[in-house]
Amino acid sequence: MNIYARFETAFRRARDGAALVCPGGEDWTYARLIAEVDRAGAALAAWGVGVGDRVLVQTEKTPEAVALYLACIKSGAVYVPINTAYTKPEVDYFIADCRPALFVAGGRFDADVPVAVLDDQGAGSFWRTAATPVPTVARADDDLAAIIYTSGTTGRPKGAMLAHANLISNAEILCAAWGWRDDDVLLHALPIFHVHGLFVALHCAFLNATPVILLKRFDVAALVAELPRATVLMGVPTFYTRLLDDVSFDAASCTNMRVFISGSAPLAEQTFAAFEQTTGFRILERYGMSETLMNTSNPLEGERAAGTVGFALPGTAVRVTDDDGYELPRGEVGNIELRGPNVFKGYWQQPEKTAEAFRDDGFFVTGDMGTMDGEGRLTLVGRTKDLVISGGYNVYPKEVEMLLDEIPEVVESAVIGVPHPDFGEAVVAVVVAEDGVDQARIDRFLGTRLARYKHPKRVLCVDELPRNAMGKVQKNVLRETYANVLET
Ligand code: MCA
Repeated sequence: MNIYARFETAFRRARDGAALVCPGGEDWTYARLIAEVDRAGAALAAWGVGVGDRVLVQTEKTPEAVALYLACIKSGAVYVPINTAYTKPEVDYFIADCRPALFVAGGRFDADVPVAVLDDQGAGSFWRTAATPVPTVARADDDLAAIIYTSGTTGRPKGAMLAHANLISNAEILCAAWGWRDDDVLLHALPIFHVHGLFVALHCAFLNATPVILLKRFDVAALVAELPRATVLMGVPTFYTRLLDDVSFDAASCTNMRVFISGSAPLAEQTFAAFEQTTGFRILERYGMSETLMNTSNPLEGERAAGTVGFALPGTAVRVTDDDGYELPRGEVGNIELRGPNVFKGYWQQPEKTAEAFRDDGFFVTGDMGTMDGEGRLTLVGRTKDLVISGGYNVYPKEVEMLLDEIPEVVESAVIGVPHPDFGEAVVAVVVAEDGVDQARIDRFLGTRLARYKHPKRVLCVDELPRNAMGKVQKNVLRETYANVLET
Protein backbone atom coordinates (compact mmCIF):
# COMPACT_ATOMS: atom_id res chain seq x y z
CA MET A 1 0.00 0.00 0.00
CA ASN A 2 1.08 3.57 -0.66
CA ILE A 3 1.52 5.31 2.70
CA TYR A 4 -0.16 8.41 1.26
CA ALA A 5 -3.40 6.42 0.92
CA ARG A 6 -3.31 5.91 4.69
CA PHE A 7 -2.73 9.59 5.30
CA GLU A 8 -5.41 10.69 2.87
CA THR A 9 -8.07 8.58 4.58
CA ALA A 10 -7.30 10.45 7.80
CA PHE A 11 -7.02 13.82 6.01
CA ARG A 12 -10.50 13.42 4.48
CA ARG A 13 -11.98 12.64 7.87
CA ALA A 14 -10.46 15.80 9.31
CA ARG A 15 -11.10 18.00 6.23
CA ASP A 16 -11.95 21.18 8.10
CA GLY A 17 -9.45 20.64 10.89
CA ALA A 18 -6.14 22.46 11.10
CA ALA A 19 -3.33 20.63 9.32
CA LEU A 20 -0.35 22.98 9.20
CA VAL A 21 -0.46 25.88 11.63
CA CYS A 22 2.16 28.38 10.52
CA PRO A 23 2.91 31.17 13.01
CA GLY A 24 3.35 34.40 11.08
CA GLY A 25 1.93 32.80 7.94
CA GLU A 26 -1.21 31.26 6.52
CA ASP A 27 -2.64 28.15 8.20
CA TRP A 28 -3.74 25.17 6.11
CA THR A 29 -6.67 22.88 6.81
CA TYR A 30 -6.45 19.22 5.84
CA ALA A 31 -8.70 19.95 2.82
CA ARG A 32 -6.18 22.57 1.73
CA LEU A 33 -3.30 20.14 2.26
CA ILE A 34 -5.04 17.55 0.04
CA ALA A 35 -5.47 20.21 -2.66
CA GLU A 36 -1.86 21.40 -2.36
CA VAL A 37 -0.59 17.82 -2.62
CA ASP A 38 -2.54 17.53 -5.89
CA ARG A 39 -1.10 20.83 -7.09
CA ALA A 40 2.43 19.62 -6.31
CA GLY A 41 1.66 16.23 -7.88
CA ALA A 42 0.51 17.92 -11.09
CA ALA A 43 3.72 19.97 -11.10
CA LEU A 44 5.84 16.83 -10.67
CA ALA A 45 4.02 15.22 -13.61
CA ALA A 46 4.58 18.36 -15.70
CA TRP A 47 8.31 18.10 -14.95
CA GLY A 48 8.18 14.55 -16.27
CA VAL A 49 8.65 12.79 -12.94
CA GLY A 50 7.42 9.20 -13.20
CA VAL A 51 6.92 6.24 -10.89
CA GLY A 52 10.22 5.15 -9.30
CA ASP A 53 12.02 8.34 -10.34
CA ARG A 54 14.11 10.04 -7.69
CA VAL A 55 13.26 13.61 -6.72
CA LEU A 56 16.14 15.28 -4.93
CA VAL A 57 14.94 18.08 -2.65
CA GLN A 58 16.90 20.82 -0.87
CA THR A 59 14.35 23.40 0.16
CA GLU A 60 13.45 25.43 3.22
CA LYS A 61 10.77 24.19 5.58
CA THR A 62 7.51 25.57 4.19
CA PRO A 63 3.98 24.13 3.94
CA GLU A 64 4.57 23.80 0.19
CA ALA A 65 7.68 21.71 0.86
CA VAL A 66 5.55 19.39 3.00
CA ALA A 67 3.04 19.15 0.13
CA LEU A 68 5.90 18.37 -2.28
CA TYR A 69 7.04 15.51 -0.04
CA LEU A 70 3.53 14.05 0.11
CA ALA A 71 3.06 14.51 -3.65
CA CYS A 72 6.26 12.57 -4.36
CA ILE A 73 5.17 9.54 -2.38
CA LYS A 74 1.59 9.82 -3.63
CA SER A 75 2.77 9.69 -7.24
CA GLY A 76 5.14 6.78 -6.63
CA ALA A 77 8.32 8.81 -6.96
CA VAL A 78 11.22 8.35 -4.54
CA TYR A 79 11.76 11.33 -2.27
CA VAL A 80 15.40 12.21 -1.55
CA PRO A 81 15.67 15.12 0.91
CA ILE A 82 19.03 16.71 1.74
CA ASN A 83 20.23 19.19 4.34
CA THR A 84 19.81 22.85 3.39
CA ALA A 85 23.31 23.48 4.76
CA TYR A 86 25.00 21.42 2.04
CA THR A 87 27.32 23.26 -0.33
CA LYS A 88 27.41 22.94 -4.13
CA PRO A 89 30.06 20.17 -4.23
CA GLU A 90 28.11 18.18 -1.63
CA VAL A 91 24.88 18.55 -3.63
CA ASP A 92 26.70 17.61 -6.85
CA TYR A 93 27.68 14.33 -5.18
CA PHE A 94 24.04 13.50 -4.39
CA ILE A 95 22.98 14.39 -7.93
CA ALA A 96 25.66 12.10 -9.38
CA ASP A 97 24.77 9.30 -6.97
CA CYS A 98 20.98 9.18 -7.20
CA ARG A 99 20.52 10.62 -10.74
CA PRO A 100 17.26 12.41 -9.96
CA ALA A 101 14.64 13.03 -12.63
CA LEU A 102 14.22 16.40 -10.93
CA PHE A 103 16.18 18.44 -8.39
CA VAL A 104 13.96 20.83 -6.45
CA ALA A 105 16.30 23.48 -5.05
CA GLY A 106 15.75 26.49 -2.79
CA GLY A 107 17.28 28.78 -5.40
CA ARG A 108 19.10 28.81 -8.74
CA PHE A 109 21.40 25.83 -9.18
CA ASP A 110 23.48 24.65 -12.16
CA ALA A 111 23.27 20.92 -12.77
CA ASP A 112 23.06 18.41 -15.60
CA VAL A 113 19.60 17.30 -14.43
CA PRO A 114 16.35 19.33 -14.53
CA VAL A 115 16.26 21.87 -11.70
CA ALA A 116 13.07 23.43 -10.33
CA VAL A 117 13.05 26.20 -7.72
CA LEU A 118 10.84 26.16 -4.63
CA ASP A 119 11.95 29.12 -2.56
CA ASP A 120 11.62 29.91 1.15
CA GLN A 121 8.15 31.32 0.51
CA GLY A 122 7.05 28.13 -1.26
CA ALA A 123 7.04 29.87 -4.66
CA GLY A 124 9.17 29.40 -7.76
CA SER A 125 9.52 27.68 -11.11
CA PHE A 126 8.47 24.33 -9.64
CA TRP A 127 4.83 25.35 -10.10
CA ARG A 128 4.48 24.69 -13.82
CA THR A 129 0.85 23.95 -14.26
CA ALA A 130 -2.64 24.28 -12.82
CA ALA A 131 -3.69 21.77 -10.19
CA THR A 132 -5.25 18.58 -11.45
CA PRO A 133 -5.85 15.71 -9.06
CA VAL A 134 -3.22 13.00 -9.50
CA PRO A 135 -3.97 9.39 -8.63
CA THR A 136 -2.36 7.71 -5.65
CA VAL A 137 -0.09 5.16 -7.30
CA ALA A 138 -0.40 1.66 -5.83
CA ARG A 139 2.87 0.56 -4.28
CA ALA A 140 4.03 -2.87 -3.17
CA ASP A 141 5.52 -3.25 0.30
CA ASP A 142 9.10 -3.24 -0.98
CA ASP A 143 8.69 -0.29 -3.37
CA LEU A 144 10.83 2.64 -2.36
CA ALA A 145 9.30 5.76 -0.87
CA ALA A 146 12.51 7.59 0.04
CA ILE A 147 16.27 7.52 0.03
CA ILE A 148 17.84 9.09 3.09
CA TYR A 149 21.54 9.78 2.79
CA THR A 150 23.73 8.94 5.72
CA SER A 151 27.44 9.58 5.68
CA GLY A 152 29.75 6.66 6.02
CA THR A 153 33.11 5.88 7.56
CA THR A 154 34.66 6.13 4.09
CA GLY A 155 33.59 9.78 3.97
CA ARG A 156 31.12 9.17 1.13
CA PRO A 157 27.40 9.36 1.97
CA LYS A 158 25.31 6.27 1.27
CA GLY A 159 21.62 6.34 0.42
CA ALA A 160 19.47 4.27 2.78
CA MET A 161 16.51 2.93 0.77
CA LEU A 162 13.25 3.03 2.71
CA ALA A 163 10.16 1.32 1.39
CA HIS A 164 6.51 2.24 1.89
CA ALA A 165 6.07 -0.74 4.24
CA ASN A 166 8.99 0.46 6.41
CA LEU A 167 7.33 3.84 6.80
CA ILE A 168 3.82 2.54 7.38
CA SER A 169 4.74 -0.02 10.02
CA ASN A 170 7.02 2.33 11.93
CA ALA A 171 4.45 5.14 11.97
CA GLU A 172 1.72 2.81 13.22
CA ILE A 173 3.94 1.36 15.92
CA LEU A 174 5.02 4.80 17.14
CA CYS A 175 1.44 6.09 17.26
CA ALA A 176 0.51 3.12 19.44
CA ALA A 177 3.65 3.28 21.60
CA TRP A 178 3.25 6.98 22.30
CA GLY A 179 -0.52 6.81 22.72
CA TRP A 180 -1.26 9.27 19.89
CA ARG A 181 -4.65 10.92 20.37
CA ASP A 182 -7.05 12.67 18.02
CA ASP A 183 -6.76 15.81 20.13
CA ASP A 184 -2.96 15.88 20.04
CA VAL A 185 -1.22 18.95 18.63
CA LEU A 186 2.35 18.43 17.46
CA LEU A 187 4.84 21.25 17.91
CA HIS A 188 7.27 20.80 15.02
CA ALA A 189 10.61 22.62 15.12
CA LEU A 190 12.89 19.98 13.53
CA PRO A 191 14.21 20.10 9.99
CA ILE A 192 12.19 18.01 7.51
CA PHE A 193 15.16 16.57 5.64
CA HIS A 194 15.90 13.88 8.25
CA VAL A 195 14.05 10.86 9.56
CA HIS A 196 13.29 12.54 12.90
CA GLY A 197 11.40 15.58 11.63
CA LEU A 198 10.01 13.97 8.47
CA PHE A 199 9.00 10.41 9.25
CA VAL A 200 8.82 10.25 13.03
CA ALA A 201 7.16 13.57 13.76
CA LEU A 202 5.07 14.27 10.65
CA HIS A 203 3.92 10.68 10.11
CA CYS A 204 2.51 10.33 13.62
CA ALA A 205 0.49 13.50 13.05
CA PHE A 206 -0.56 12.59 9.50
CA LEU A 207 -1.78 9.08 10.33
CA ASN A 208 -4.15 10.75 12.77
CA ALA A 209 -4.69 14.03 10.88
CA THR A 210 -3.82 16.02 13.99
CA PRO A 211 -2.66 19.65 13.77
CA VAL A 212 1.02 20.38 13.29
CA ILE A 213 2.40 23.73 14.43
CA LEU A 214 5.10 24.14 11.81
CA LEU A 215 7.99 26.34 12.97
CA LYS A 216 10.43 27.17 10.17
CA ARG A 217 13.34 26.39 12.44
CA PHE A 218 14.14 25.85 16.09
CA ASP A 219 13.91 29.11 18.01
CA VAL A 220 13.48 29.07 21.78
CA ALA A 221 11.22 32.12 21.96
CA ALA A 222 8.93 30.82 19.20
CA LEU A 223 8.82 27.40 20.82
CA VAL A 224 7.94 28.79 24.25
CA ALA A 225 5.25 30.96 22.65
CA GLU A 226 3.63 27.94 20.95
CA LEU A 227 3.96 25.38 23.76
CA PRO A 228 0.68 26.38 25.48
CA ARG A 229 -1.35 25.10 22.51
CA ALA A 230 0.72 21.96 21.89
CA THR A 231 0.58 18.49 23.44
CA VAL A 232 3.61 16.75 21.87
CA LEU A 233 7.15 17.98 21.19
CA MET A 234 9.85 15.95 19.49
CA GLY A 235 13.37 17.26 19.61
CA VAL A 236 17.08 16.62 19.81
CA PRO A 237 18.72 17.08 23.23
CA THR A 238 19.89 20.60 22.24
CA PHE A 239 16.21 21.65 22.16
CA TYR A 240 15.83 20.64 25.80
CA THR A 241 19.08 22.21 27.04
CA ARG A 242 18.21 25.48 25.27
CA LEU A 243 14.69 25.46 26.74
CA LEU A 244 16.13 24.94 30.22
CA ASP A 245 18.51 27.87 29.70
CA ASP A 246 15.65 30.19 28.79
CA VAL A 247 14.23 32.22 31.65
CA SER A 248 10.75 32.36 30.14
CA PHE A 249 10.44 28.55 30.12
CA ASP A 250 8.90 26.95 33.19
CA ALA A 251 6.24 24.46 34.34
CA ALA A 252 3.50 26.92 33.37
CA SER A 253 4.65 26.74 29.74
CA CYS A 254 3.85 23.02 29.72
CA THR A 255 0.37 22.78 31.24
CA ASN A 256 -1.22 21.56 27.99
CA MET A 257 1.65 19.20 27.14
CA ARG A 258 1.30 15.42 27.15
CA VAL A 259 4.78 14.20 26.23
CA PHE A 260 8.26 15.47 25.38
CA ILE A 261 10.23 13.04 23.19
CA SER A 262 13.97 13.12 22.55
CA GLY A 263 16.21 11.37 20.04
CA SER A 264 18.95 11.59 17.38
CA ALA A 265 21.65 12.06 20.04
CA PRO A 266 22.18 10.86 23.62
CA LEU A 267 20.17 12.80 26.20
CA ALA A 268 22.43 13.61 29.16
CA GLU A 269 21.12 12.33 32.47
CA GLN A 270 21.53 15.82 33.96
CA THR A 271 19.28 17.25 31.23
CA PHE A 272 16.66 14.59 31.97
CA ALA A 273 16.83 15.40 35.70
CA ALA A 274 16.85 19.19 35.26
CA PHE A 275 13.89 19.01 32.88
CA GLU A 276 11.90 16.96 35.36
CA GLN A 277 12.77 19.38 38.12
CA THR A 278 11.70 22.42 36.09
CA THR A 279 8.59 21.02 34.45
CA GLY A 280 7.60 17.79 36.19
CA PHE A 281 7.94 15.96 32.83
CA ARG A 282 10.24 12.98 32.36
CA ILE A 283 11.52 13.25 28.77
CA LEU A 284 10.80 10.10 26.77
CA GLU A 285 14.00 9.02 25.02
CA ARG A 286 13.96 6.71 22.04
CA TYR A 287 16.57 5.30 19.64
CA GLY A 288 16.56 5.22 15.86
CA MET A 289 18.67 5.45 12.74
CA SER A 290 18.17 6.56 9.15
CA GLU A 291 18.50 2.92 8.06
CA THR A 292 16.00 1.55 10.53
CA LEU A 293 13.66 4.36 11.53
CA MET A 294 12.77 3.92 15.22
CA ASN A 295 14.00 0.83 17.07
CA THR A 296 13.45 1.24 20.80
CA SER A 297 11.58 3.59 23.09
CA ASN A 298 11.17 4.29 26.74
CA PRO A 299 7.60 3.53 27.76
CA LEU A 300 4.78 6.03 27.73
CA GLU A 301 3.35 4.35 30.81
CA GLY A 302 5.89 3.03 33.27
CA GLU A 303 9.44 3.89 34.20
CA ARG A 304 11.36 6.14 31.81
CA ALA A 305 14.93 5.51 32.84
CA ALA A 306 17.43 8.31 32.24
CA GLY A 307 20.44 7.25 30.20
CA THR A 308 18.62 4.36 28.53
CA VAL A 309 16.74 4.20 25.23
CA GLY A 310 14.12 1.78 26.52
CA PHE A 311 12.68 -1.39 25.07
CA ALA A 312 12.51 -2.81 21.54
CA LEU A 313 9.41 -1.50 19.77
CA PRO A 314 6.84 -4.16 18.87
CA GLY A 315 7.97 -6.18 15.83
CA THR A 316 11.63 -5.15 16.13
CA ALA A 317 14.11 -7.71 17.41
CA VAL A 318 17.15 -6.19 19.14
CA ARG A 319 20.19 -8.19 20.20
CA VAL A 320 23.63 -7.39 21.60
CA THR A 321 26.38 -9.50 20.05
CA ASP A 322 30.08 -10.21 20.00
CA ASP A 323 32.08 -9.46 16.87
CA ASP A 324 31.09 -12.80 15.31
CA GLY A 325 27.43 -12.03 15.69
CA TYR A 326 26.75 -14.34 18.65
CA GLU A 327 24.33 -12.98 21.18
CA LEU A 328 25.95 -11.98 24.46
CA PRO A 329 24.49 -12.61 27.92
CA ARG A 330 22.35 -9.77 29.26
CA GLY A 331 24.40 -7.04 30.89
CA GLU A 332 27.43 -7.39 28.62
CA VAL A 333 28.45 -4.67 26.17
CA GLY A 334 28.49 -5.52 22.47
CA ASN A 335 27.24 -4.63 18.98
CA ILE A 336 23.62 -3.64 18.64
CA GLU A 337 21.91 -5.58 15.87
CA LEU A 338 18.32 -5.25 14.66
CA ARG A 339 15.77 -7.02 12.54
CA GLY A 340 12.19 -6.07 11.79
CA PRO A 341 9.74 -4.39 9.43
CA ASN A 342 11.45 -1.07 10.15
CA VAL A 343 14.80 -2.13 8.69
CA PHE A 344 15.70 -0.61 5.31
CA LYS A 345 16.15 -2.33 1.95
CA GLY A 346 19.87 -1.64 1.64
CA TYR A 347 22.12 1.14 0.37
CA TRP A 348 21.31 2.67 -3.00
CA GLN A 349 23.43 1.00 -5.67
CA GLN A 350 25.91 -0.32 -3.10
CA PRO A 351 25.29 -4.08 -2.88
CA GLU A 352 28.65 -4.75 -1.20
CA LYS A 353 28.03 -2.16 1.50
CA THR A 354 24.55 -3.60 1.99
CA ALA A 355 25.90 -7.14 2.29
CA GLU A 356 28.54 -6.03 4.82
CA ALA A 357 25.86 -4.40 6.97
CA PHE A 358 23.72 -7.52 7.41
CA ARG A 359 24.29 -10.86 9.16
CA ASP A 360 23.27 -14.05 7.36
CA ASP A 361 20.11 -14.27 9.47
CA GLY A 362 18.98 -10.82 8.36
CA PHE A 363 20.06 -8.77 11.38
CA PHE A 364 21.38 -5.29 10.57
CA VAL A 365 24.62 -4.36 12.34
CA THR A 366 24.06 -0.80 13.51
CA GLY A 367 27.61 0.22 14.45
CA ASP A 368 26.29 1.30 17.85
CA MET A 369 27.46 -0.44 21.02
CA GLY A 370 25.15 -1.16 23.90
CA THR A 371 24.04 -3.33 26.72
CA MET A 372 20.65 -4.82 27.53
CA ASP A 373 19.47 -5.44 31.07
CA GLY A 374 17.51 -8.45 32.31
CA GLU A 375 14.21 -6.75 31.50
CA GLY A 376 15.22 -5.92 27.91
CA ARG A 377 16.01 -2.26 28.46
CA LEU A 378 18.76 -1.04 26.10
CA THR A 379 21.51 1.42 27.01
CA LEU A 380 23.81 2.87 24.35
CA VAL A 381 27.45 2.96 25.43
CA GLY A 382 29.42 3.99 22.35
CA ARG A 383 30.02 3.30 18.68
CA THR A 384 32.21 1.00 16.64
CA LYS A 385 32.00 3.51 13.78
CA ASP A 386 33.97 6.73 13.84
CA LEU A 387 31.12 9.22 14.08
CA VAL A 388 30.43 12.54 15.77
CA ILE A 389 26.85 13.48 16.63
CA SER A 390 26.63 17.23 16.89
CA GLY A 391 23.29 18.79 17.83
CA GLY A 392 21.60 15.73 16.29
CA TYR A 393 23.53 15.91 13.01
CA ASN A 394 25.90 13.06 12.14
CA VAL A 395 29.38 14.06 11.03
CA TYR A 396 31.80 11.41 9.80
CA PRO A 397 35.39 12.50 10.58
CA LYS A 398 36.73 10.89 7.40
CA GLU A 399 34.76 13.31 5.21
CA VAL A 400 36.26 16.31 7.02
CA GLU A 401 39.76 14.79 7.15
CA MET A 402 39.76 14.14 3.40
CA LEU A 403 39.11 17.81 2.74
CA LEU A 404 41.58 19.05 5.36
CA ASP A 405 44.26 16.87 3.79
CA GLU A 406 43.70 18.67 0.48
CA ILE A 407 44.96 21.93 2.02
CA PRO A 408 48.57 22.19 0.80
CA GLU A 409 49.99 23.22 4.20
CA VAL A 410 48.28 20.32 6.02
CA VAL A 411 50.48 17.24 6.39
CA GLU A 412 47.85 15.13 8.13
CA SER A 413 44.74 15.57 10.22
CA ALA A 414 42.52 13.79 12.71
CA VAL A 415 38.95 14.87 13.34
CA ILE A 416 37.29 14.01 16.64
CA GLY A 417 34.14 14.78 18.58
CA VAL A 418 34.50 16.44 21.97
CA PRO A 419 31.89 17.55 24.51
CA HIS A 420 30.14 20.81 23.60
CA PRO A 421 27.80 22.65 25.98
CA ASP A 422 25.13 23.36 23.34
CA PHE A 423 25.49 20.59 20.73
CA GLY A 424 26.39 17.78 23.15
CA GLU A 425 29.35 16.92 21.00
CA ALA A 426 31.10 18.98 18.33
CA VAL A 427 33.81 18.64 15.72
CA VAL A 428 37.44 19.45 16.50
CA ALA A 429 40.37 19.02 14.10
CA VAL A 430 43.87 18.15 15.21
CA VAL A 431 46.32 18.89 12.40
CA VAL A 432 49.98 18.54 11.65
CA ALA A 433 50.76 21.43 9.36
CA GLU A 434 53.50 23.54 7.96
CA ASP A 435 53.61 27.08 9.30
CA GLY A 436 50.71 29.34 8.58
CA VAL A 437 47.61 27.19 8.97
CA ASP A 438 45.09 28.67 11.34
CA GLN A 439 41.37 28.39 11.92
CA ALA A 440 40.59 31.22 9.49
CA ARG A 441 42.53 29.55 6.66
CA ILE A 442 40.75 26.27 7.28
CA ASP A 443 37.31 27.90 7.51
CA ARG A 444 37.99 29.70 4.21
CA PHE A 445 39.02 26.47 2.51
CA LEU A 446 36.07 24.49 3.82
CA GLY A 447 33.61 27.35 3.30
CA THR A 448 32.45 26.46 -0.21
CA ARG A 449 33.10 22.74 0.12
CA LEU A 450 31.51 21.53 3.34
CA ALA A 451 28.28 22.23 5.23
CA ARG A 452 28.94 24.68 8.01
CA TYR A 453 27.86 22.40 10.88
CA LYS A 454 30.61 19.94 9.87
CA HIS A 455 33.35 22.57 10.16
CA PRO A 456 35.72 22.10 13.09
CA LYS A 457 34.69 24.40 15.93
CA ARG A 458 38.37 24.42 16.89
CA VAL A 459 41.59 23.61 15.00
CA LEU A 460 44.54 22.49 17.08
CA CYS A 461 48.01 22.33 15.54
CA VAL A 462 50.36 19.65 16.86
CA ASP A 463 53.83 18.35 15.91
CA GLU A 464 52.61 14.79 15.47
CA LEU A 465 49.52 12.65 15.95
CA PRO A 466 49.59 9.89 18.59
CA ARG A 467 49.77 6.45 16.95
CA ASN A 468 49.62 2.88 18.20
CA ALA A 469 52.10 0.14 17.35
CA MET A 470 50.21 -0.54 14.10
CA GLY A 471 50.64 3.09 13.08
CA LYS A 472 46.92 3.89 13.54
CA VAL A 473 46.03 7.32 14.91
CA GLN A 474 44.82 6.95 18.51
CA LYS A 475 41.67 9.02 18.44
CA ASN A 476 40.78 7.93 21.97
CA VAL A 477 44.00 9.63 23.17
CA LEU A 478 43.08 12.79 21.25
CA ARG A 479 39.53 12.75 22.66
CA GLU A 480 40.91 12.49 26.19
CA THR A 481 43.59 15.13 25.67
CA TYR A 482 41.20 17.66 24.16
CA ALA A 483 38.06 16.76 26.10
CA ASN A 484 37.72 20.27 27.54
CA VAL A 485 38.62 22.51 24.61
CA LEU A 486 35.01 23.46 23.82
CA GLU A 487 33.72 23.60 27.38
CA THR A 488 33.53 27.37 27.58
C1 MCA B 1 23.91 24.59 13.59
N1 MCA B 1 25.25 24.72 13.74
C2 MCA B 1 25.75 23.58 14.18
C3 MCA B 1 24.66 22.72 14.31
N2 MCA B 1 23.54 23.38 13.94
N3 MCA B 1 27.01 23.21 14.48
C4 MCA B 1 27.19 21.96 14.91
N4 MCA B 1 26.18 21.07 15.06
C5 MCA B 1 24.90 21.42 14.77
N5 MCA B 1 23.91 20.56 14.89
C6 MCA B 1 26.05 25.91 13.50
C7 MCA B 1 25.82 26.57 12.17
O1 MCA B 1 26.64 26.01 11.21
C8 MCA B 1 26.15 28.00 12.49
O2 MCA B 1 27.55 28.14 12.52
C9 MCA B 1 25.63 28.17 13.88
O3 MCA B 1 25.65 26.86 14.47
C10 MCA B 1 24.23 28.73 13.95
O4 MCA B 1 23.42 28.08 12.97
P1 MCA B 1 21.85 27.99 13.09
O5 MCA B 1 21.31 27.39 11.85
O6 MCA B 1 21.31 29.30 13.55
O7 MCA B 1 21.71 26.94 14.24
P2 MCA B 1 20.44 26.56 15.01
O8 MCA B 1 19.21 26.93 14.26
O9 MCA B 1 20.57 27.05 16.39
O10 MCA B 1 20.54 24.95 14.94
C11 MCA B 1 20.83 24.16 16.01
C12 MCA B 1 19.83 23.01 16.02
C13 MCA B 1 19.93 22.30 14.65
C14 MCA B 1 18.44 23.51 16.25
C15 MCA B 1 20.22 22.08 17.16
O11 MCA B 1 21.24 21.81 14.44
C16 MCA B 1 18.94 21.20 14.50
O12 MCA B 1 17.78 21.43 14.16
N6 MCA B 1 19.33 19.96 14.77
C17 MCA B 1 18.45 18.80 14.60
C18 MCA B 1 19.03 17.85 13.63
C19 MCA B 1 18.10 16.70 13.35
O13 MCA B 1 16.94 16.82 13.03
N7 MCA B 1 18.64 15.53 13.45
C20 MCA B 1 17.94 14.29 13.14
C21 MCA B 1 18.84 13.41 12.32
P3 MCA B 1 28.29 29.52 12.26
O14 MCA B 1 27.67 30.54 13.16
O15 MCA B 1 29.72 29.22 12.58
O16 MCA B 1 28.04 29.83 10.81
S1 MCA B 1 19.07 11.91 13.02
C22 MCA B 1 17.68 11.01 12.75
O17 MCA B 1 16.76 11.42 12.10
C23 MCA B 1 17.70 9.67 13.45
C24 MCA B 1 17.06 8.64 12.63
C25 MCA B 1 16.98 9.77 14.79
O18 MCA B 1 17.09 8.82 15.59
O19 MCA B 1 16.30 10.75 15.03
